[in-house]
Amino acid sequence: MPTTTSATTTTSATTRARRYRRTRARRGVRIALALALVVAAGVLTVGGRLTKGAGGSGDDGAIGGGRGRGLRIGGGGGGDGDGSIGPSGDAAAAAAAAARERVVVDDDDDDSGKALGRRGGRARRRGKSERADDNDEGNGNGDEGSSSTYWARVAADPKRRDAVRAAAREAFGAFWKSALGHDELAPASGTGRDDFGGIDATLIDSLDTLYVMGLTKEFENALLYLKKPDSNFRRLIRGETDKDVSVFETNIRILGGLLSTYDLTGDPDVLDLAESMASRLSAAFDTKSGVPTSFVNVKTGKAFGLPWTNGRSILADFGTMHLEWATLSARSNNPVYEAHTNHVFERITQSSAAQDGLYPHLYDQNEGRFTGGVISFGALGDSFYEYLIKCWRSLDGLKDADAWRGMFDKAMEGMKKKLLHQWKVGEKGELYSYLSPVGGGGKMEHLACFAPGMLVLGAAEAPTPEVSQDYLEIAKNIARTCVEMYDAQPTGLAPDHFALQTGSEDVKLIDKKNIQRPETIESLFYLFRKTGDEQYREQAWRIFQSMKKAYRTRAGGWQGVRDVSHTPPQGDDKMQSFFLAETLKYLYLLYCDDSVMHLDDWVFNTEAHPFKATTRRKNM
Ligand code: DMJ
Repeated sequence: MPTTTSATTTTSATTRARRYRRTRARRGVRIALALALVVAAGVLTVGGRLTKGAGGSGDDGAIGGGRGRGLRIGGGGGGDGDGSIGPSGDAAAAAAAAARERVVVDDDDDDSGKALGRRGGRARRRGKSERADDNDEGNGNGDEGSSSTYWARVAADPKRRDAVRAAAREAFGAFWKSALGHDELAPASGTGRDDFGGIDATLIDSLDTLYVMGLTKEFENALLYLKKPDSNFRRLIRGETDKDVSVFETNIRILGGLLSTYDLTGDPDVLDLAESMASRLSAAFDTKSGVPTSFVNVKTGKAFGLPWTNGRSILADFGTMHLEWATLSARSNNPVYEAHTNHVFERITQSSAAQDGLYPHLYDQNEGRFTGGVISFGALGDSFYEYLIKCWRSLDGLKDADAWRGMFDKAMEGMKKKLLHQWKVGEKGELYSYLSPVGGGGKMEHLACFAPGMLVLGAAEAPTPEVSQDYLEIAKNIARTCVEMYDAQPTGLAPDHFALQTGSEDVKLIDKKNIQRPETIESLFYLFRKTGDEQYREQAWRIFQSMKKAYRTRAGGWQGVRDVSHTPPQGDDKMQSFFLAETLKYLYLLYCDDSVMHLDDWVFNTEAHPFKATTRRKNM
């Protein structure tokens, strides 16, 4: 049951600010030393500053490059920034501001779970709203009179939290040792793989996880590596690498990872890297409709779609960008980014293709219309719906805000009508539901297990208390099925794709692999933060134990499995970058107290990268 917040939360603001300043100062010294070594190696040039390269030389202009000057494809341009890494000048001001209102980070190795506690407990008080911003769950804190937010108050479970943290340290350590410079670790082979085109995917995807977990040394080393002029990523944003990249994956993992790292640290260099990345991706929007293609060449700017879609764009790709691009505009004071994605939203709202608020997967970006495809909450559709509610909840000044919320609620109605099915009734009368595409014959992808988390977010400030209640109920019923998919297998791991039938206990395995996906854990995280019900922590813990048993390799890397119905399972020799970005992060946060990345203050992008909510609504 929920209890009160831990001592961490009650640490005084002054103590935390002081500790933060001390930490920043110590880190500054360490980073300066590290920089001196790099400079000595001849990588950098003038006085410890990262130079922008000779004017017009085609350098990315990223580090220290002035922000707010528009898109910079291939463009160095003049530089006025202080390119130094570490808290000096503007960076120090940003760090101080961050200390005032954002985060606390400690060096100490034993500070797990203390890293990001909210200062001063709950800052916001729930105000009166015409909308239903709560339901009979209350806040789960047994203190309804003074309860202040939609979320429960929960205490940490330090033992489990630290076990997850140890797993992350081990997994990242294995990546660092054997796959640095590659996108992902191949844990069994002890090498790296580059399935994203060689963009330092795991490194960037892991940054905020390391930070949030207080794995400070790993975080600092990773950031230092990323900033090296010869890192894959730096070469890529300078346009030196002739690579085709997925706009969606690069957006959610790389741009998302950089933005959250900026929000956590206030490091302006990281914001510059994010802008340079967005600039490279922006060529994808250069279509007749302004709806981006799914792929872009980061050197030439050539934009194109996948052959199997006949080059058409995909709903979950172009519909999962606004959170990142609007956040980037807000941080950089450059409206260009969100102008792109606002336009995409307008194109979607102008379309008459929606069926009960649900959209088909494929869009012809030249003709400017949806052209068919499946309707589902699985692959190709999923995160479009997730971003309707996340953008509405957390973007200050969101253009057409009511339309975003309205589309979300309409889509949920459509979901109930067309996608949601009852599977079975449990021993205690509890309902198990599942989501299948229109015409999907009872098939459900693990990917669709993100939906309970989305519904928990949607239940806050829903149009009426009944709708709110309904969303929460459906969330619990779907999550029950998702967890059962794990429990039903001898490995304790869910298959990637399965089929269910109303009234039958049978689970048909369509795709037997398990690739470390986060969605079920993610939903358990939201359900736990909402209800404070310990059953969600227990379920997640069971899953984590199964993961540990099946995924962990002797060398410390964690890999997915090829067949969940077979023990001992055969590994797939791949540690997904989202394993560290999402799966382990949500697991860790499940065992932290609610002040750590409090959901009033932070919004997670679809790759679990936390952005500081700009809180259009103050009383979420
Ligand atoms: C992640 O990259 C993101 O969660 C995305 O939205 C969907 N797929 C993977 C994880 O399964």
